[in-house]
Amino acid sequence: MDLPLVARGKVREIYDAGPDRLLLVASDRISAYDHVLPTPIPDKGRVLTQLSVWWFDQLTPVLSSFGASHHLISASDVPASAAGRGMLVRRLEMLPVECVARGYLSGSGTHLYARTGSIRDVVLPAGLVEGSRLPTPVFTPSTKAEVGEHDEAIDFASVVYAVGAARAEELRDLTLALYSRAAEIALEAGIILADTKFEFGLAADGGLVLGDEVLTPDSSRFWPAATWSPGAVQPSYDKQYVRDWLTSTGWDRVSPPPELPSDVVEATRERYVTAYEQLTGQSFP
Ligand code: Q0T
Repeated sequence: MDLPLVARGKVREIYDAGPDRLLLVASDRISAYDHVLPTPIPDKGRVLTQLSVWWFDQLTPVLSSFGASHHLISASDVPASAAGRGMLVRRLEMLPVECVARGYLSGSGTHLYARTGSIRDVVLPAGLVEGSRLPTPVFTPSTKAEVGEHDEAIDFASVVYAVGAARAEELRDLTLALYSRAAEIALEAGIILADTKFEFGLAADGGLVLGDEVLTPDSSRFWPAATWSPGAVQPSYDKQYVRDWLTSTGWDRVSPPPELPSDVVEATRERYVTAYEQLTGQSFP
């Protein structure tokens, strides 16, 4: 890529594409147990980008109903080296809050609930277990962690402190509306959207804009609806082969992770492509 690098994440890069534009590029790198693995998954970057593009289109009516928009300008007019993996987006002033919606209890949500019966200030009913459906979806914001740390759940008052009361309420209401619509679309395709994380920014005119990548397996938990069974960790749609294989090797989760064998790479690639095809109803290009 000839453009200047703005930021590099574990699995993607952001480039300067002009004063008011950025190019987001998803790589084929995969992370597991907080490590980036040395073996890429072919097509993962293209699947995640095309899934995100598809979701931006699906969610446009919800965004419009809030007077908001998304940041995507084009996924086709990108440099050749980013073909299929790149999104040209509007440069925004990002809001310093990760907007998480959960319809099911999982992961860090389960851990907080098990300790306190709540996720920060969101009180949940007794008797829930890992994988339980929540009575109603909840907004459980977090802050972007320092490098190497996990995101930290914050209460609603902290969102108000960060962005003001009116904006905080707007973020909460829009996050829940986007989650609910996305979960409905996913369920029609036989997939449970357990939770997801959105990032928003402000356009030059002050308008609220949905940014980042949206509703990909890297920002969301997708579970096959057919095998959903609360009480245990649900198999991850995308990374289960990778996690199971890493565990089977006896890897200590601290040392540099091993190279993946080709059958695990191929099965994982297949999972990403199948997720795309099942959700969108389109064959993966
Ligand atoms: C951003 C301005 O993805 C991130 O970092 C990983 C390398 C987070 N991030 C997003 C931005 C965006 C977006 N998306 C935007 N439209 N405008 N900044 C910066 N970092």
